[in-house]
Amino acid sequence: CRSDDGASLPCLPRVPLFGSLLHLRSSLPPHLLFTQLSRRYGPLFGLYAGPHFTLVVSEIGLVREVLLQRGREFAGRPKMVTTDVLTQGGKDIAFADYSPLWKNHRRLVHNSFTLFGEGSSKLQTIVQEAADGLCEELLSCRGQSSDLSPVLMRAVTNVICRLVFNSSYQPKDPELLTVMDYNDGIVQTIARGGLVDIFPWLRIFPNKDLKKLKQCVSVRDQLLHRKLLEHKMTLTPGEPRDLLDALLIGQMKGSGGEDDITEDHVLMTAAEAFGAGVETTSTTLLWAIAFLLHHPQVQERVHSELDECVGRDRPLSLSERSRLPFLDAVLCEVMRIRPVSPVLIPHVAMQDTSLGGHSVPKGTRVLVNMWAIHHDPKHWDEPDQFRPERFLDSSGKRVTPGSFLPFGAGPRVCVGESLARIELFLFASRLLQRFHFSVPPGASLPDLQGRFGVVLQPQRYSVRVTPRH
Ligand code: HEM
Ligand code: PLO
Repeated sequence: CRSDDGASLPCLPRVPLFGSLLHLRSSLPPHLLFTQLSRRYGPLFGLYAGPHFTLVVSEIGLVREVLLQRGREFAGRPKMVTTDVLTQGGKDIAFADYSPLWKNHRRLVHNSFTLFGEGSSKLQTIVQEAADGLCEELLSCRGQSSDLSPVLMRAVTNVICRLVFNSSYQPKDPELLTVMDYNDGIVQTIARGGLVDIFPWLRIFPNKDLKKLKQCVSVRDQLLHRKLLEHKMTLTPGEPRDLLDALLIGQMKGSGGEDDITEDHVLMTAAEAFGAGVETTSTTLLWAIAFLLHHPQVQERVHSELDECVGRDRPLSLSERSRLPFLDAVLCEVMRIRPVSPVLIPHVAMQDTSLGGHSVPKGTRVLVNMWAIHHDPKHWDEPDQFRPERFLDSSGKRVTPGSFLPFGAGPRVCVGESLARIELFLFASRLLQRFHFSVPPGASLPDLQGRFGVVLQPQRYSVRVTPRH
């Protein structure tokens, strides 16, 4: 391997052109394959994804070094063909490389989120309304079993929609169907370790996935462009109505220099808020329900906690989160055992640096195996077991172990973290106050393996939702 100091860095075998790819052929998804390889090669090993030197990190001390201690040095992102199509060559936050412009952009998005999110009681109302809409829709199913994925998606889409555009969708709104459709197309074709992302020159050959991705992105951009125009026409500079207004105002206030964001950046931010906001939250809620079906005693305990603290009628407010430590612990345990982003987004060393005492050249890609961290038997007792009590101390208070980082950490930490936590808490509490979830008669328990894509999703399953009386 390319380490030149001290003990040499373990590295997968490589051949010209393909690098280590031949050794990475496996039926296992990447997070499981890397976890298996880390048992043989250790917590820090190298490989070549085609020409790209890549480190795989599977130990919490090293992960802290990448994300926190040397966070800035490892805050770059690789250039990939598919994410370039998605983001107009990196005009977003998540897939854009580190630069002064990116820093400005991220700060503006962060501030706008605070304005309309965490800091405002408006968000609470928005989520409560969406959660109530979801409950109404579930009630209308009258105990029939169904796949919750589309209804959950719609509910979380409406939260983002209110936040970003100050509007929302009715169940069969054709525009909503368009959004769900293009989103699905993107999820199926984006950044899935496909070969064009490793060998960019392959894009000159016909590629069905890339074609589909481009089509979906074009539908998305047309739709968002329309929204952007409407907003620009009706904007009052001192009074932002939503995130889009706040971003447009931020853009106009730019210093006129080359580090200012453009209108395209505003568009990409809206697109990303939808993408990230919808996929992650709905997937986490689907995992939560899948685990509750497997562990009816956990569901019972959440029900009793809710009954004792608030009863069944009144919606919860955020300030009551600390009064429901068990529900909070369940949500943490779900994000530990099935992190939606099991290997985060690849990081890149922006300068020559070091990791675990090994020197790391500029341009090295770093994959943080959060799955391995969340399943490390050195830090978690029986890591494959679903046990929310891990997040409670002996007096029942919520605690957060150091090896729990579902949102990452450091300069690239998830910008939506507090929004996501608020949504998860308010949706889960409302759903569990009002409903009991069970396996439909004759159906089997949900498969807990997961399908790896841009997020780790559960296999589709159906569930019976019965109102609690
Ligand atoms: C990045 C997790 C919800 C927006 C990330 C990363 C993770 C993550 C692991 C990558 C960190 C890294 O590469 O080091 C989650 C989880 C969520 C969630 C578990 C919910 C359960 C959201 C929401 C939004 C959002 C609701 C916005 C509406 C973003 C953005 C980034 C990001 C923009 C890129 C940050 C950057 O590269 O600087 N998230 N996320 N996420 N997330 Fe989230
Ligand atoms: C989901 C599909 C959307 O159409 C586009 C999109 C944008 C942002 C991505 C998101 C997708 C998947 C989850 C990602 C998010 C940015 C941060 C988040 C990758 C591709 C996570 C969990 O890291």
